[in-house]
Amino acid sequence: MHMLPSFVDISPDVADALERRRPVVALESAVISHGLPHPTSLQTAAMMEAEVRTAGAVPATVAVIAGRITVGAAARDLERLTSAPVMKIAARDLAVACGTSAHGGTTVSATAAIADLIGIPVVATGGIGGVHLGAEQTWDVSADLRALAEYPVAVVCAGAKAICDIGKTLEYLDTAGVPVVVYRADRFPNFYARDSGFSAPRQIDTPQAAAAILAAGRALGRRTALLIANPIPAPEALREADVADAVRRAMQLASGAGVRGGDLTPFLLTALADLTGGRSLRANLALLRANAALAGAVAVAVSKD
Ligand code: PSU
Ligand code: MN
Repeated sequence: MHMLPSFVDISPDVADALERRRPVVALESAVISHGLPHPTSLQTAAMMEAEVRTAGAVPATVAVIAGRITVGAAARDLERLTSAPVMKIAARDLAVACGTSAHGGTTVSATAAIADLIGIPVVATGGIGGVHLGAEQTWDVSADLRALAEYPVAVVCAGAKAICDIGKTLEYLDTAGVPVVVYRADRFPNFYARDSGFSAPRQIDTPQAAAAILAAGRALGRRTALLIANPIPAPEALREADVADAVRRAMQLASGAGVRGGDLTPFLLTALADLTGGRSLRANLALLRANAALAGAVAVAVSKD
């Protein structure tokens, strides 16, 4: 690590782990600031960190606090993300947030940019942003997809968010040259549901396989991410048809309320929780924990490579 900007703060335990080449997992924080109700969001952040530790890796939650990029954010830092004003920070917003001394939770695109900057090989999230349903009208295609084409890190997710068009999202990733694997299943998952209706581009069954793919990609000079889709644990999974129905109704509410752009995801997630009687929220928590655990195992495998 060298020549980091003066406004990047790395916690002592993360800095020590990076120095000693111990496994580290970067955790996004837009899910804390914008994806979950408070204080469930903070409890979930702590649970994800605990899962990473149990797997044998060091968690590094990334956030921007008072204009400083914070890697390994402490609980008191994350608390500042639960009251307004707080930005949802995609990669393009990092400089804006730092230049204006703002607070914010980092999305997958921003978290991957920071992970690549400081040398953390694995990122965990709930779901990546993708090509939104109706993108042919709205052009709403998440900056996460561009970031996956730009930063060579492994990103562990439960698929794309439920409000995405999975077919178009997979086609975008294909065009962008991003390898996509599904962990221990032959179907691409759909966030709350284990099967999106699309087959897995490729199945892997061990964290070591993920580490081997990452290493091979680097040896080949590939500069893209590896997307690892981890289907939600079966006990908490929702049925694909129920998800599709709730998403349709949530999107009607959003268009009725005129919600667009970066505000759309948080609005839809809240509406979905209402429409499913809280089941989507429980599912979200379960998949976040599972993804943190798998990301920890992948980071451990990477560190042994
Ligand atoms: N999935 C969730 N909750 C979230 C997100 C995804 O269930 O909060 C966040 C992630 O941080 C992801 C971001 O990177 O939404 C993508 O937002 P957008 O579609 O606006 O690019
Ligand atoms: Mn968007």
